[in-house]
Amino acid sequence: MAKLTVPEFKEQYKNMILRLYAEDVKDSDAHQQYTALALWLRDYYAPFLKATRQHYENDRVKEAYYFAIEFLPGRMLETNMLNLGVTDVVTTAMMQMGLDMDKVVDAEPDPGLGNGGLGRLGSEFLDSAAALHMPLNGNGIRYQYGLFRQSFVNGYQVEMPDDWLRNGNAWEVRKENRACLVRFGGNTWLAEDAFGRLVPHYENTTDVLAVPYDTGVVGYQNQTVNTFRLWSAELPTDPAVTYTLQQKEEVNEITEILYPDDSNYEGRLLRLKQEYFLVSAGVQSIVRHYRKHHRSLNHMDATVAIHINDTHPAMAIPEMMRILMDEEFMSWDQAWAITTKVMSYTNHTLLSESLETWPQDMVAQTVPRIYQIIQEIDRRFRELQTPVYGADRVNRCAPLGDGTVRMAYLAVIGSHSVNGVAKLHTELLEKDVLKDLYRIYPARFNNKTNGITMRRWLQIANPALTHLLNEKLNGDWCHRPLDIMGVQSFAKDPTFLKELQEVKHKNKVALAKKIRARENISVDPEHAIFDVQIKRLHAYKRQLLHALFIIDEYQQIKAGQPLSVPRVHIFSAKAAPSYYYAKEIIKLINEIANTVNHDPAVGDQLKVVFVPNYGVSEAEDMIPAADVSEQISLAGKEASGTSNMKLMANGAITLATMDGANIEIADAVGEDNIVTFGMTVDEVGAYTNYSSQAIFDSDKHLQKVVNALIDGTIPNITREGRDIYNSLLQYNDEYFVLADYESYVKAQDKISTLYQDPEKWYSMACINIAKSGQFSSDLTIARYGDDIWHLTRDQVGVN
Ligand code: GL2
Repeated sequence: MAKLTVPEFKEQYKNMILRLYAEDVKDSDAHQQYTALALWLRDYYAPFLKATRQHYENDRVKEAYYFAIEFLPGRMLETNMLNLGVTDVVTTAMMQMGLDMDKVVDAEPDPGLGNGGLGRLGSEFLDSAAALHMPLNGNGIRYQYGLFRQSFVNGYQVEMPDDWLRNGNAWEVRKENRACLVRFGGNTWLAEDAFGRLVPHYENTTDVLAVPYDTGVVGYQNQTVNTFRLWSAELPTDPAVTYTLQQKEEVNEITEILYPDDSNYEGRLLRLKQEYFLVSAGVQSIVRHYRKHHRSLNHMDATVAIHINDTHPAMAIPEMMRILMDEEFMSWDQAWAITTKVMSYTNHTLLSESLETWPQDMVAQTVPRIYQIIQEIDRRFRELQTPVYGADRVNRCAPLGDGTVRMAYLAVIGSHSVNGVAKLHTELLEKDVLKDLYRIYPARFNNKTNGITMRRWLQIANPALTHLLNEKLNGDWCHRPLDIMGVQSFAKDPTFLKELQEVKHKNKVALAKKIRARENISVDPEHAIFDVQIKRLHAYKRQLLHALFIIDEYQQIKAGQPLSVPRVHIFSAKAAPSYYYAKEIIKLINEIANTVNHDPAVGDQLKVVFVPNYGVSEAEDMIPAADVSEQISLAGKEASGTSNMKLMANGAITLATMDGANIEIADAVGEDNIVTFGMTVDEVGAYTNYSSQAIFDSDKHLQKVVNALIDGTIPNITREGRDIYNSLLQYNDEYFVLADYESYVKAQDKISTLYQDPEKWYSMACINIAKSGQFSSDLTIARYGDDIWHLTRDQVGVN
């Protein structure tokens, strides 16, 4: 394609504003400017999207479909400009037109389609796959409202609706002509048809129309644009049927909100409906698409792979069976052979409470035909495996048990590949969480350590560091992430280390400015360590450990001993609305912040900032400015973590327990370039008679810190302080916070010592950046493509 020029862009952009709003550019507001630019970009990549699709279809390219209940794409304007190679032209033109590009970027809402690492990983994979010309499509739900918008009132988390679609979504294209019907409830039975075939009959079902909205996933300067499809629930359009308002509401509710509150029956039922809605619409559309080009479905696995990302989409397995048997009239064995070859599954958790189960009666009532098929999967599994492995083992790992449908087991049994997301995680799946199924199907298990996209976390989020890397590296690290390794040769170059320090300083100044403007807190970017913990709030992630340390520092200052290096502790985290304890931790941290930040005896030595409403855009602000990356979960609890990778790529030093991907980060950078502490997973496992009280009783220093929760040192936490105190002592500290406290403090002291030697510190930072290349999601997704889905990576071209 001919290269776009600034005058051409200006002309087209002005026309876009005129067409959309009947206005001149100078009279438009930031939201209009953003929308016009997004639509211009969409027009710009439309030919690539069409060519990519045609290539996949005409050349019978195998495509994979990534099914996930959540995605977290983040804003798309800047990444799409970057990936289309038009950033310079567009920003120059916008400037010449007198527009403020920062405001235009900020006018884009973060899509409310996900909540944490799981969702973000899915989006990074889509981005990376497109960058590698890999035929990977996203399949998810178009939630009208995201999780929630978080703010703080008196230190408490307040949840407001995340109405991210309020002003429409410029990137999506509604495809009503590709809608499908999803059936819920009613009765189902099998009866012979005129050809003597057993076919299901349905009565009194509730039918829901699934309407897809497609968004392009633009590859990095390579003319590949893949499809990210999100489904929205609507009333069917049958003119013969009239629906009541209540029916309409019940249908719309299915895609109204991400993660409905599952602390009550209705909420759980709604989640179950969401899961089936997602898989049924997705699988139906894949089969329909396949059918257009193939006479039979016998070899579907040659061109279709479906990935079950976490257990939520596990009903894709019985749904595929249903379609193959009920609509294509295949035998069970034929259908099962195809289904298991098409399906693969990733597990993302080690927490037993997160291994999804559904009450059998709920599944039987909500999706009766699917339930029948799960029963048959269960029956056949038992019949086949009991003689070999014995009834005990088989009972423990069959899809049905304890009155529930066990989604993880269903996913393993119905897939040809099962992977964990970090080496330790996969090991623990094999040894512990899924050990019975590992025994039966050892060859299915494999590891795929998570990854991150450097395009967003360096090129977009950290232009200063990107510029420095571009200057120093000959290799094209933007295309070949392992080339970042080259920067290691500067680890002892004082001039480079100074430059790196300047980059970090610049980013800290920028963040300090935002914190001042948004939270009204001044922090010192000149001298203080920016110590960052950003992730969902969960007891196992141990934000509490970090909070106790801040109390410790505060007490030290109050006792007249200044900190050796000033600290700014930065948190950002949402707590699930019904997760009471996590919300108490938020309140605690906010009250610590309140106390510390306003105590004149403390001054600039210690500051605490809790940035509200953590999301991708907030992360983009904080990560480039971090000196320290807190990855302090109890060993054996965090499946992988991915903020650890993003922070390391931006030159933060990881303060870590030996958990999840921290272990691989430690291996990569070497023990001199990371600060580790705490019990290993084996030590945690061997700790059979843990008594937090005994630890407390034997450590005066710790007592003073923990007592601050209840003795008024931190005001306004009478209830929360007591509850947290009790969780640590009365309830024996489930996540071993007190057991790891001493070694955490030592590790923090080490951080302070290291930081006082800038050359050493930035040398460590340099090694971390250099070694981050191996955690690129480009490499991870290539492994999925090669080992699990068997995809090609062909070049697509428009001209
Ligand atoms: C998670 C894990 O907790 C996290 O450790 C992992 O990095 C991501 C992606 O694999 O998946 N599982 C999960 O349910 N959420 C995660 O972030 N929300």
